[in-house]
Amino acid sequence: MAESANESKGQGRPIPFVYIDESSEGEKTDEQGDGLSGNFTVNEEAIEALRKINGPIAVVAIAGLYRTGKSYLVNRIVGQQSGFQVGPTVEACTRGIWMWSEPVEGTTMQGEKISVVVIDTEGLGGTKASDHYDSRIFSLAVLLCSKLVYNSMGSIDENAISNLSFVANLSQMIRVKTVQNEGEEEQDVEELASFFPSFLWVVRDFALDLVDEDGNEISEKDYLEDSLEQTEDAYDEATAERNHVRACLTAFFQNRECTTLVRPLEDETKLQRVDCEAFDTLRPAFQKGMEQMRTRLLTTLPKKTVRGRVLTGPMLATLAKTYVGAINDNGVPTISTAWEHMAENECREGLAEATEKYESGVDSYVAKSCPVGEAALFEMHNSLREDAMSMFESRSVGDTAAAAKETLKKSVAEHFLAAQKRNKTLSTTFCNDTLAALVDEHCDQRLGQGENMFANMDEVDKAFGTIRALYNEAARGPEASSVLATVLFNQYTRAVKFLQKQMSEENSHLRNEIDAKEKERQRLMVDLSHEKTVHAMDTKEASSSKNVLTGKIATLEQELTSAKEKAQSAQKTATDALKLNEIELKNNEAGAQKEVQTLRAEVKRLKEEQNLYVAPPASAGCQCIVS
Ligand SMILES: Nc1nc2c(ncn2[C@@H]2O[C@H](COP(=O)(O)OP(=O)(O)OP(=O)(O)O)[C@@H](O)[C@H]2O)c(=O)[nH]1
Ligand SMILES: [Mg+2]
Repeated sequence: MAESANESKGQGRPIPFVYIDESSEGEKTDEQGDGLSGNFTVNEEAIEALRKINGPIAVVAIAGLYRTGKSYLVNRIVGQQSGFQVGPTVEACTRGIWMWSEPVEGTTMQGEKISVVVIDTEGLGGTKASDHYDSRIFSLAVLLCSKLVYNSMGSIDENAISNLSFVANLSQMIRVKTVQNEGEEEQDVEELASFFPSFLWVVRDFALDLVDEDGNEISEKDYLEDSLEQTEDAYDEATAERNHVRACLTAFFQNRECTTLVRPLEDETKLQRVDCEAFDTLRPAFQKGMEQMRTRLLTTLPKKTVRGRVLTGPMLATLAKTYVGAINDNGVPTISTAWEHMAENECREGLAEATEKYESGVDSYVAKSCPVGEAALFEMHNSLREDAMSMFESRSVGDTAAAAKETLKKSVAEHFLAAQKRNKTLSTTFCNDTLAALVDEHCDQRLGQGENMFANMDEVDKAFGTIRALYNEAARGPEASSVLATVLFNQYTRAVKFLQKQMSEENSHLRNEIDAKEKERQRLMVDLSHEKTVHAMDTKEASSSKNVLTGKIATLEQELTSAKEKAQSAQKTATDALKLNEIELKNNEAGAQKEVQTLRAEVKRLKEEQNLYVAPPASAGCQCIVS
């Protein structure tokens, strides 16, 4: 088939739906007398196209005798000048069943938007095909569609009714249930009819006046109904057969309509390639009739349902495969079996699809957003779970639905557990890294280093307060608190121990200083004693020595005060730092204070001595000089 103009416009194209695969393995012989060998095959491309239609569908199929302008009509229905191949010769053109690759937009009788799958079928009575083959194509069209457009030429006359003789065999070609026991072959026609599509008979090249016997105008519907009335004088076999066809038609297709269309062109030559003639150059009555027919068809669509359940594209694909499988097994397509098969398939695929949807949603959320708090994770889980459940419910059908739903719930719960675990791991890593960076910046870099070094516990506490505040802002995920509790405590203890060590080093340095002062004091004592002896005779000199000594003692007192302060400060810091070294620090303090007291006593004593050197009042004379 030449590439259609529509293909490049992206508005769809005709694709094979069901075809005879003459090269198929285990090649089917012509046992059925089809005149054709090979298996019916559902084309994968059509399956793919149907899988994309997830909403409710209506299916319009066209059937009828070959070379009656069906494909041209279907092209007009899908809104194309050309598309499905229209053949100019007597040779049958369309083979098997074709479909338009894109759904057409339509509405139901209630005005609800619906995706319409449009199907073209091989003409009945084609030269190579047998009646049996025709019946199979026709039954497949009946089984797959919700609106059957039956196309014929001229008028609904006795001949047209005869051409529908295979309709009488439909109850042998399609079964509602499998036959379990002998004697169950008879089918309930009403039940069978409930699965049949609504029926639109399109009469092409219609050139008659729509009037009754009395010349009163009648509607197209009346015309159809009149034509389907039983002929009373059914004496001969052919008439009886046609009456049977009429009875079957009215019994199976209970919702019936009719449309007549005039011949599109007068010119016989152009008529052969009507698809090559611009639509607006065709006879106005044909244009009008075609447009009216199309509008009516696409705005009063019945949804495709089986057992009250509206089908979606994927469901139709599975049904088609099941029916075709039954035909290939030389069996009769059974609606209930196909339904069960489709239901199981839908549940299985719905389960896989919903599980995939949930899991990929969770995985991509974890990769993109985790670590997050438990509440956010739950929110994500609930929303994805809801989506997955409604996705599953939109597909699930039949007896296996409940079990499949339980499986879905279980796998969703398991995957969520794994996601929670992963979130915790990510949270631990993230929080550890965050805290390590903060401890490094605000603590480690100050431990024993330069001016920034911690001087006391208050500074350590302040730094860890900053770390805690910054961490609380930055930490993510459920492990934030536990990481803070464990890691921060360890780091804090480490810092305190470091400070304690630093303080005890300072303490020992202080002790050395006090020792040095003591030595100096002792040296001064010796000097003082010496001075006392030397200056006992000379008051003036004694007075001068006293001054020197007073100065030195003052300096010594200052130094001792400072040493005492340092000792006190060291003792306080070390006490704050850690209770562990409390005893040691207390010892230090006691030692230092004892020394200070000793020094103080010494200073006091020195002061008293010094007072001895103070020049006595004039009346006292030299008596006071002697100690
Ligand atoms: N007289 C007449 N001819 C038509 C009409 N529509 C199409 N044709 C012509 O009928 C011939 C067959 O048209 P198709 O659309 O291929 O018919 P078909 O029923 O799909 O044929 P098969 O696929 O072989 O069954 C072509 O030559 C068309 O030009 C019509 O309304 N009236
Ligand atoms: Mg055709």
